[in-house]
Amino acid sequence: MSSKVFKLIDKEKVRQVTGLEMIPSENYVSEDVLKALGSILTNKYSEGFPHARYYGGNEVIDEIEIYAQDLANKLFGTKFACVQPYSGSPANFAATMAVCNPGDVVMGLALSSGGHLTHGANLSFSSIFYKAVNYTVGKDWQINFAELEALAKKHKPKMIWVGTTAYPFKLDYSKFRKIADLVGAWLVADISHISGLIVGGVHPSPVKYVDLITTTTHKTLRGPRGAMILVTERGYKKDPEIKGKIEKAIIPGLQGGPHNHQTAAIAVALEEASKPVFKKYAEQVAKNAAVLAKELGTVSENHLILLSLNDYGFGMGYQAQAALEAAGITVNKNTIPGEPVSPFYPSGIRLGTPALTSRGMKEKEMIKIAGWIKEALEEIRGYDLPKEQEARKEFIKKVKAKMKENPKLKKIRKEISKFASKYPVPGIK
Ligand code: DSN
Repeated sequence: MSSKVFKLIDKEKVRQVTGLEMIPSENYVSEDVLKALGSILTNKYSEGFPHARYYGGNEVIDEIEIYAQDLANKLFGTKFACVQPYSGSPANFAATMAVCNPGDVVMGLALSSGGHLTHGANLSFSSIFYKAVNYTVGKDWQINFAELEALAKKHKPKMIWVGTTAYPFKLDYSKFRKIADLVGAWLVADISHISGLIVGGVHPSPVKYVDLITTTTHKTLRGPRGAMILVTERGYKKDPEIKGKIEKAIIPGLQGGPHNHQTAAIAVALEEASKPVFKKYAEQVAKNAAVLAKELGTVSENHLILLSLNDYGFGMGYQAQAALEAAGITVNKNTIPGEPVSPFYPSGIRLGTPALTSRGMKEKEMIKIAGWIKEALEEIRGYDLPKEQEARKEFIKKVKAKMKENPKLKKIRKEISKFASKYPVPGIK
């Protein structure tokens, strides 16, 4: 192994082993998932779908793809699974293309309320090619169903997304269904963040209530980067041609040859998620998040915590991310509902427990980690974001340098390295 890349991979390994990965959309895959992902299946072109390919030599690839589809349907209780989307955003684009024409109205939770770019955010395909209408959360940070219903009646969407990326509560799919039925909309659940919690039985499944489901495979589901589009019995009843429409949206609509190594790795992850031990994992993810949230003075009903930093000062998200990174804790700066500053210089952070739980950490460890987080956050006091926009870039550069040199954070970094190294990272020897 002579490539410089392997040295860099080793460097990244050290970061993953000695740090605490708390970005809630990240996780560690198993050694078997890594093996499938790094396999010779990457060598093959297979445009098309099982038994209907544009290239020869796909007998084995067909078997792998059908196996992955069957596992997905069994695990989620769906009727059809397309396992080819390269990742979550293309899956959402393809799902939208399958049920909408350009210019149709699509509704989704606003990005600033914890939604996703592809659910109708500015500059995303979802608002460039479709008429996007966003619903939001209320003062309690929970979905405002009165607003959602009023917007649906007014704009008559063709499709309504129910899915979140920075929302710490459980979702009641029946409420979305009622509203979708009022206007005859497709109801599509994007369960990317919580698919592992759903198959683990910790969160309710949307299958009974929605027509389609999209999910990435690399978050709580603990698979490789990738995604799936699933069709429920309802979806088939709504449009018996939906399978073909989804496939057409994938290719020739959006993608080329499927990433067969990724499909195989998804199948391995789905096998793993079917085992009883995965249920225990999912339960622990949620228990850990609830404890961590409580320690940090907030609540979580899933795997993530959205923390407002307004008590620390003005626009403190970036500074908090920098301080925690210096201490060995990786989180991401995030907008909070009603964000007073901006998405790039937001007022909160988002953190979660899927990756730490994959290392075997439990409630006791969460209490310890919450202590470090609170200690590290004390170090950002006094570093309020400048009100003048032009001054912000330079200010953040200085803050990052200050945090790297901060003796308190250096001390925590050492403690965390020692602590984290005791918990094995799956896939890293
Ligand atoms: N980037 C993902 C997340 O972190 O939630 C969403 O696409």
